[in-house]
Amino acid sequence: MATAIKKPLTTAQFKKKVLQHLNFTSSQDDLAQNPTAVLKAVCLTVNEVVYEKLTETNKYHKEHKSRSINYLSLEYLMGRMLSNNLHNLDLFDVAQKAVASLGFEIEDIFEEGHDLALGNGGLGRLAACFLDSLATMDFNAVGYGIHYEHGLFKQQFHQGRQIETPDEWREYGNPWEVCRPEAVQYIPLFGHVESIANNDGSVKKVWHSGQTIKGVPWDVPIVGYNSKTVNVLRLWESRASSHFDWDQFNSGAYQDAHSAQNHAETISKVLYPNDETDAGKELRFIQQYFFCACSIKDIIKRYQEQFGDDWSQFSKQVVIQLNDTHPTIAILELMRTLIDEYDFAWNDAFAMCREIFAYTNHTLLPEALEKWSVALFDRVLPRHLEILFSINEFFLNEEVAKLWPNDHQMRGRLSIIEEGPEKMVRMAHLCVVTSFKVNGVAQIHSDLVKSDLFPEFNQLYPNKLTNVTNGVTPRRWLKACNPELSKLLDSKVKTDWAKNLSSLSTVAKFADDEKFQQEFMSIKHNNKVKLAEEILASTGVVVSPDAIFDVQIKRLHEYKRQHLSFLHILALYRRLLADPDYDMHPRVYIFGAKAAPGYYLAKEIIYAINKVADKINNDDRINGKLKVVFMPNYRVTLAEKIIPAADVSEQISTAGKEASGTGNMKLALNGAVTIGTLDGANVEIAEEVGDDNIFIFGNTVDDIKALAANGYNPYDYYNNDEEIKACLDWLHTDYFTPGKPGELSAIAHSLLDGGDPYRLLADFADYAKANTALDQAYKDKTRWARMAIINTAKMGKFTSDRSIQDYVDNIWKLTPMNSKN
Ligand code: GLS
Repeated sequence: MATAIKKPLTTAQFKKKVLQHLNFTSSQDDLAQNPTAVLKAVCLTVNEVVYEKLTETNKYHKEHKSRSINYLSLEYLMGRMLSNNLHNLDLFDVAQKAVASLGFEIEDIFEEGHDLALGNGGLGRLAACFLDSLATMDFNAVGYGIHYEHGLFKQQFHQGRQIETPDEWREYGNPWEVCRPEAVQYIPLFGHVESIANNDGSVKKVWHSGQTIKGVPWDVPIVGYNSKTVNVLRLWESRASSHFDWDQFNSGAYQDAHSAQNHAETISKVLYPNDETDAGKELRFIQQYFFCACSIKDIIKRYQEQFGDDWSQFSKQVVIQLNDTHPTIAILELMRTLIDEYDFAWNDAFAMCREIFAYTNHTLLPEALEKWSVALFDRVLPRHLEILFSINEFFLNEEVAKLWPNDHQMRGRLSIIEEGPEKMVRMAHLCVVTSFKVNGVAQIHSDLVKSDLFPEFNQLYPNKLTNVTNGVTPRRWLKACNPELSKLLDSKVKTDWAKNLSSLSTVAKFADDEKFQQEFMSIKHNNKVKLAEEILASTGVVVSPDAIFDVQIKRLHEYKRQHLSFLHILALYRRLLADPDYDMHPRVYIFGAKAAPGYYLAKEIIYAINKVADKINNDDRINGKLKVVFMPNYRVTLAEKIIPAADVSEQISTAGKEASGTGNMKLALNGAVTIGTLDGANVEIAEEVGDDNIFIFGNTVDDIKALAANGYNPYDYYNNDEEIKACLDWLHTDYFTPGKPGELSAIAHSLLDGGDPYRLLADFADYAKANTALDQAYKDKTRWARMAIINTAKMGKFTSDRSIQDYVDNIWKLTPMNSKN
């Protein structure tokens, strides 16, 4: 094991610096009134250590000319930073004591912080976990993204319905970021392309743009855990390049003077609140290009600072990972730059791109596979469209035609351009053609990418498609969020498990140890007590920590099937009404989910859960055996409170639809037992924990395919299962919405006349059966404790450190700082 890094500050030094910052940076003397000022002073104190390490990190990589990974992502769900940074710098106890001596609990100081919610869901959180691991493992990495003024909307419930309000995460500044005016970039848009004949008969293309946007970088330091490294996440903010027209302003045309500025600033104003749907809006397209162009220019600038005009080392120094297709335009931007600005021959530029880009696919859902209209491309990025056509021509004539001569159908299927009433650019095809590796995010998903999504590409490029199973950082998702359990694990595991998660497997040998079981479960109980308080504060519902805490936290999506669990809750409620002595351990269903503002059915599902919750939670007839809570504004910070308290982890997507999932890993790591389908990473979790320690149910991917082939009819289930019929019919009454019959009908419609696209009804009976088995297991305290412990012990595979090592070994080929190689 690497030796621990020395504590950078003592408690006395830390306190002195906090007081200095309060004095000199904020001019605060009335501390008791101002935890916000204390938070800021603590962050600034931490930053003193962080920036020194950042300077050292940069110096090292410059001197050693380290190859870098450049992670391009439209989303980063960082959450709050303070607690994580304190843990990673080994300053947690120091800060806790220093802050206590000033009269504050450190937890109250954390509560003053805002989440950096610059992402939607799993894809954005994965990017955040990867940055943590890259810094922890001392790799030279830069994350590139957008400095959204508003991150993901805040969610409130008004009479059960989701209301969205803007996220103001940096209204009063963000202590973790620093502006870098020295690295500003200027980005052209619109305009036309001129062809100029050279003397040798070749043609030089010149793009005359119609507008220029200024890209201003903000750097957020990423602190490694017990490592030497601080990397950066560089986020681009858009501004007007000439600010506003001063003459116009002086002549009184105030509005006009501001309009160019407003237009430019709109680009980085908001995060599109969609997850796994193609937003399909011009502004989103411009966002994508803006951030890709800024990032490519920045990567080239960094390279040239070291290597000048010698391009021979570029592909040895730089690898770029595209987090989904969202940053695909980076490929065209690099091609354009090399050809138009550095006079590369087309073949050389293309070969270079094929050495530099790799692409991660995060979903098979057709609605998430991005397409942009050729007409839009032509208007906004005319030169890039020309380059895109040239790549497609090369690909179809030199590669597709060689393997499938004269096969026009195949050409049409694989072409980067989709023909039709409106010609569209298939961004995923561009990625696959131009990247040197394409990976899925869990084994089953990667297999489906090969067999179902891109089978022809897999034939054409036999070793290109691969798998890297996702992971999560154990620093945030165990050490920081579950301190009591962490301490217990520390007492049993010799090595630093937070850096070597496989070492947790040692704990498996205590799975049957009565004392350890008691300790483990009493920590779970304490966490449940805390969560029960939070639930009371945020929803007004009283829940008992002795009940099973059954958790489903993730974006709201039909394929994730929150409504399967909802239907089962209705069934349990019905059973309890029919027989108040119905044998079940009390259960609290805890939901957390945001629905995309334009996703009608998702919002109806939230409403229905809230309405049913109202009824059930206030029904004395069922003796509190069932409770349902929908916690508002699900986000990283709330996940950190829910996950340590979960007994059951609901991972119930339709098989083949959830690419991986990462909440499943976090919950199991904290000792929750999964009830789930054989989908995404559930499959690998089941392999690790063994069949006895997970509740698997439902149709497999092959079964689901067979259902479709045999002509799926949801009415077969409705007519043959009395419970399904009764529950669906219930939704048409006014039982849950007094005086308003039919208010919850949308769900029933989608499951019956809507064809039940996600095969809920086909899985219902087996899900109910698995739940009964789970209930039985929970009643056996020893058995359940054993299952919970085994789940924690066997999560070693799912650290994001392992994912990063897989990327490094199979794709990025990096060497860490201070390695002997
Ligand atoms: C997602 C998938 O839906 C998740 O299954 C996956 O865990 C995540 C990270 O790979 O990516 N794809 C997506 O568009 N949003 C996601 O959360």
